[in-house]
Amino acid sequence: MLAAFLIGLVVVLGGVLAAATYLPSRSAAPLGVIGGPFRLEDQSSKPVSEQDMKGRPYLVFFGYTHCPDVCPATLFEISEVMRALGHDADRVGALFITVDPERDTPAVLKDYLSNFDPHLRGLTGDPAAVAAALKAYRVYAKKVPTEGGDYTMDHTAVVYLMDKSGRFVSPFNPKQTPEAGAAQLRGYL
Ligand SMILES: [Cu+2]
Repeated sequence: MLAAFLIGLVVVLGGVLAAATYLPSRSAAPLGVIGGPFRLEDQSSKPVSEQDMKGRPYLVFFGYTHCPDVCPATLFEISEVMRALGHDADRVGALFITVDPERDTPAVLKDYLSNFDPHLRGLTGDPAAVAAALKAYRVYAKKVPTEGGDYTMDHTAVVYLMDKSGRFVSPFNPKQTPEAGAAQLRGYL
């Protein structure tokens, strides 16, 4: 899991550096390296695309409901940030996109997310749609078989901060205090 996180971080930072080197100035076209179109559905089976997120800054985190450690911890941290935002939580977004669409149906996501802040939206879709979202965010995810025919998922555990135009800003540190995280998100309202 740590390896997946580090790989993800290297990919993210590498992408940012590549874009920064390539773009002539900060005022030029938005960073196109992370994020992009996706067509998924939320835990209420409502269609969600990147267009629906326009107008609000949002966090994107990829994971899966059977995750033993990193995902629940991160979703808890994101929930704390949402709580610290108070009423402003209605003006930002937080997406939890599954890397395990085989098991994470909308109903499973709905049940799982009832443990966390209600602003969190869990997204899933058919495997091709999820694969496209993973690709757009440069997320690594791989099935790892366990004894007894079960499996876990190795996956990138970066939280992405997107601005209200849907442009990638930077990785978001879920380990900062909820107040600091809330202040950072408020900066993009
Ligand atoms: Cu996980």
